[in-house]
Amino acid sequence: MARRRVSQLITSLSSPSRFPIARCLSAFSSPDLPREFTPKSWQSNPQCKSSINKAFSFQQHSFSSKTKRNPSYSFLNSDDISYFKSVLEEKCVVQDEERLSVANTDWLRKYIGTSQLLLLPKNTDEVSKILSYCNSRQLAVVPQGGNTGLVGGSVPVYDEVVISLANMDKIISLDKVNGILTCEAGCVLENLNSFLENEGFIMPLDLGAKGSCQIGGNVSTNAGGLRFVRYGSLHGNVLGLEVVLANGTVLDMLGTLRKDNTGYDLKHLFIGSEGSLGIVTKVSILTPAKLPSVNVALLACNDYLSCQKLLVAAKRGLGEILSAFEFMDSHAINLALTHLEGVTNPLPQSASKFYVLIETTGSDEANDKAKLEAFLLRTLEEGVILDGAIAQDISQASIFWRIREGIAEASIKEGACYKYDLSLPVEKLYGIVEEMRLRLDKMAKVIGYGHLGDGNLHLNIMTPEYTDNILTKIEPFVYEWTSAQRGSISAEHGLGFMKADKIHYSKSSEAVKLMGSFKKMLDPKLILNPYKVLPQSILN
Ligand code: FAD
Ligand code: 2HG
Ligand code: ZN
Repeated sequence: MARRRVSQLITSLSSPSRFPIARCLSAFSSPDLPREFTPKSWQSNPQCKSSINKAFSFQQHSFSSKTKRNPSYSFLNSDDISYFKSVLEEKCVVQDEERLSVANTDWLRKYIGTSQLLLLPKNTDEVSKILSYCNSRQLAVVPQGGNTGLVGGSVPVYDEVVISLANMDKIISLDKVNGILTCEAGCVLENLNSFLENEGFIMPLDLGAKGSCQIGGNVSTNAGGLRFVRYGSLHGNVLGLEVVLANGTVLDMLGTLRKDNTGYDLKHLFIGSEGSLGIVTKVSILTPAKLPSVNVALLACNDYLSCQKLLVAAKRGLGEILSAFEFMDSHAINLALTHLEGVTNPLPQSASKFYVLIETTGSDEANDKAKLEAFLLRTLEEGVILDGAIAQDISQASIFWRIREGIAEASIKEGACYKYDLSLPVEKLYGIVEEMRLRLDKMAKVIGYGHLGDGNLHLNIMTPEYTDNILTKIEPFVYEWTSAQRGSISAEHGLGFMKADKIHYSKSSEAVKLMGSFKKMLDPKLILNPYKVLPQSILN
């Protein structure tokens, strides 16, 4: 994992009596980290199949009962298949059961559709022809990227045609003076980052699903991730988009300018619209320079207040070199250590209640080390942190990151996992985890972790299986609690199918009404990603 180049242990700091942070981590096992699940691997695993069946019965029981198939949509017929075969290469018109089953099932194996057709266009013109036809026939469609979304947005609810961007994965250009990458929407995030690293740049976003998710999916969800604290939102980094509208019109907004105030900046409507307003086919994005000095530290804190103090101190003390500030409670880290292969606790002695992963990235190795050293010493002496470890090389840094990034993967190994992705004022953020633990007591395992630097909590609740009884204990409580703090019920994952009818907890009725008007204007036949993002009631 060359992307996380870590400077060597700061030996001048490592007087163990004064500074127990610098530990020898040589006992760590395999640096060859397993990659996250890809849809292929989880589909072919028989254990996974049985939990798909479990999830499916839950879906039958709960999900479809709250949403009816829109009767205005046509059903697919043989003429439709013939048309698609006349437009696309035959192998890109997929009716094979096994491949359809993958496309119909989401990463959580919780949302499972019944689509009979998967289309894999190779260029914008093919996307345009598909949409123009589907619009004329009122055939509903689901745009699909890497299918790593966590809110049931990337799979059909009923029989919608799946349009996968996987075959549109060309890099178009890299402007090396300005660091602007232009590529097709189906490029996998990790491939883009590897390409850029060779050219001296990096992607401004990074997430645990990087090996599967696509830049078009990232843009359509306005993904946040692990570098947000440093490089900010895709609303700032995306410079241009090409989007195909529901009627097949190709909207060229593929600018590459940093500044452009000519009229409304329409691309922002599509960033984070979860495939409900158009299909993103090309992206141009600002890419920061790859910097040579990267350090990763895992730190232990006694309580949540100390995590907050550490955040304030990191923003001041590390300033411009801070590139990640992630937190996890002991339940979250233990879950990762239990379920992820080849990972052991870097801080086995501390058994603390909270852990924070800090990454710094800068251009001056000596200066950056000195800065981190001073920061860690100070926070240790002040009692803000209790213990910690600095990764001494790339493989140790990868293990620290593996623990943090692997929590999502570990969470689905427990059976059922109810996921909530909340934006909250940092000082209130952990309150919901504690309340939920009290509320559910022995009925569930509750973990809290996330992007503390961005005020983004991931609340995961795990039980052996999905039941209505548990769900009614969690919802609407979690949404009401969040709304009372003026938080957001979707910080970075979107609303998808899961929260389409929950939008009012975070947006005013006037705002939701206006969103409905945009939707009806751009997609009057409502063919794009139905039952997602907005409540059905406002679209009738
Ligand atoms: P998909 O899951 O295929 O689709 C997501 C949504 O976008 C759907 O509504 C779909 O219809 C739409 N869509 C996809 N492609 C297009 C397109 N070209 N045009 C129009 N609409 C499209 N998210 C974060 O924000 N931060 C994280 O740190 C993070 N970590 C994750 C870690 C793991 C292990 C997993 C499994 C997921 C994580 N996610 C995270 C969620 C997910 O990876 C992101 O939402 C990601 O951006 C989805 O990209 P994708 O290509 O997989 O899109
Ligand atoms: C992360 O930050 C992802 O790891 C996934 O956004 C969060 O699974 C989750 O709840
Ligand atoms: Zn996240």
